[in-house]
Amino acid sequence: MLTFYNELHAQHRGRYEIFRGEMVPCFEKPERVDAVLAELGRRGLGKIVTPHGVPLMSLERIHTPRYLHFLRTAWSEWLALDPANAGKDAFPAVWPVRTLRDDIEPDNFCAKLGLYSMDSGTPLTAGTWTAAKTGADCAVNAAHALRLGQRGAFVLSRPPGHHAGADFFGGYCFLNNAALAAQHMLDDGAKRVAIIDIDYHHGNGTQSIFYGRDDVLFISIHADPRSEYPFYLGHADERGEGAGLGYNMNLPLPAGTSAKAWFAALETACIRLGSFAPDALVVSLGVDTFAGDPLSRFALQSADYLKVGERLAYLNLPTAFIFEGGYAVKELGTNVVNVLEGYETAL
Ligand code: SP5
Ligand code: ZN
Repeated sequence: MLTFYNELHAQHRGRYEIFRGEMVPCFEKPERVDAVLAELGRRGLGKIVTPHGVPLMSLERIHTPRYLHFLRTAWSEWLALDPANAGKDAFPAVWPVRTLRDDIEPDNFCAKLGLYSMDSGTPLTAGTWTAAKTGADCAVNAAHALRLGQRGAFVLSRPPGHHAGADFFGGYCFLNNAALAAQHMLDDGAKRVAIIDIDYHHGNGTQSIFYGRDDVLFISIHADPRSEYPFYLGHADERGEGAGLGYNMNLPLPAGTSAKAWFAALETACIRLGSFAPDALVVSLGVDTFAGDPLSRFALQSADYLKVGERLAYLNLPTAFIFEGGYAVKELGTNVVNVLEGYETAL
């Protein structure tokens, strides 16, 4: 397994996030990736490499130019409002919902923050662009490695990506690494690519990016959005639209779901993956399905993650694993590397 490591990930370091009227420490913190890197080293699971920078044009395959421009310039615009902002993270506080217009980009930076975001739980910081861009580099590099014949690749990066849409951030995510990897494989000659998203939260950004397309199958196993973030997408009746009808599959499960029921959903997903017969697979690998996760309410144990990797290996596809969520930092390395080791061992 070749690991593409984002060594600039710690430049994205939120000071706090807003939770029930209070500023609380961020769950999505640099120690998450440090923990996985340390465990990778302990188990010796293959080479760890630094990615080459990719041109912004590669990012424009998924994200809109005006959103990318916003992200690149956001911190300097934030400082331009008030130099004292250097000591504060930027959060949106106003959004163009429903009857409000989102077709005119406002000049006011606070208004732009709302136009390009879906929640106030995602701090934008001084190093956010650098970290997110280097993460996207990792994703595109991993996709390229698969096209060159590598069987498995792992993107070890943060911030995560699956909640980010073509033109918005949210859910701790800024650039959609899984979508970028899938699109790069198609641009590199693949005919069909599948994405399976096993993070606890629905991958709303990835779903919406590919919703009208039949060259990317998106399948997500996640907590029912009626009760869990991202709340407004991820229901079972979302099956794709137009040419994409039948190429989106959501498998929402109630909070409290057991490992047994979770693996039954994985089986359903694998059957559909087999019938799609893709050239490659992208895995949005969140391990916030872990019983000890502080944000989540599923019940997978550390040993279960070996079985996850093993089951995915049986699909017999070149596979790019992209690190998404997972907040139980102490067990994070074990859980993530178990998936990768289960995959490698079963090959
Ligand atoms: C990538 C990813 O996993 N994003 C998840 C975003 C979830 N954002 C909502 C967090 C709500 C915090 N709730 C704290 C509960 C503490 N018991
Ligand atoms: Zn998650």
